[in-house]
Amino acid sequence: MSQTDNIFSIPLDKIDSFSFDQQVVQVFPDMIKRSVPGYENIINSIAVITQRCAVDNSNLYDLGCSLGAATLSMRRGLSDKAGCQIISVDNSSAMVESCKQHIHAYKSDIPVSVLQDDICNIKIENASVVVLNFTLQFLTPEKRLSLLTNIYNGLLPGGVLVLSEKFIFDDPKSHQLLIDLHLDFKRSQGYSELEISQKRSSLDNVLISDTVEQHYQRLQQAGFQHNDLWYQCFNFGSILSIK
Ligand code: GEK
Repeated sequence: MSQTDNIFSIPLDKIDSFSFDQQVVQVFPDMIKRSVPGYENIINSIAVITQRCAVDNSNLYDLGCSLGAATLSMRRGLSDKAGCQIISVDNSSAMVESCKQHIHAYKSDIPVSVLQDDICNIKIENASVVVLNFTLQFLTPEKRLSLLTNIYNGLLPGGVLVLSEKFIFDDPKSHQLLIDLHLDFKRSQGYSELEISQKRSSLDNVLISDTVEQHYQRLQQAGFQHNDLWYQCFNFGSILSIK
């Protein structure tokens, strides 16, 4: 069972950079659901996207899998496919440990390999669906294009990338309103002003967001010609890119 996220609820003398350690793993399902508006919609829709876009005898990748929520959703979407396997990758050992237990708690004949590695080291091949669900934003910006190029090259024709991210916006008024709406969402989920501000400091320089336009440009540079938002809630959203 996931515990309630109260990591930032007491005043901290020193706020360390956010990291996906054991303390975060223990509260992660609660943390992401209460911090990312639309997270559950996106997870549930990944099954629907998988059902339509996965093909028999292909690989599916969940890059930055955390506890495997998107992996389990992809696996639900594969029920009528044959010969598929899912490769789920995260570089946090605490996440990978917990992810393995979580995935193996559910019965299925579809093989899942959970690997502890940097997603930049993974060879993508014979892929029909690749998911980057709120992970690209944690890579240093210089590494993002080569990862997307690797994904494009490893996708089969017609294969898809689901790229979910926190966005920034060029228009200052829209940007401020969408940020404020996100903060209201966090307040409505029971986070205090102290928790919100300490978490924000901890994510400084760790989570680096782009505009939707910057994502489209980078995806095009990587080779993707068909890129569109299929979901957005405030400053969080998800792009579907088709090879
Ligand atoms: C979900 N997708 O529940 N290589 C591998 N893993 C990485 C790297 C990297 N270079 N950088 C960060 N991570 C999940 C949620 S969380 C998003 C993804 C969030 C991992 C990191 O360890 C963490 O588990 C995940 O990416 C980001 O659908 O917490 O906002």
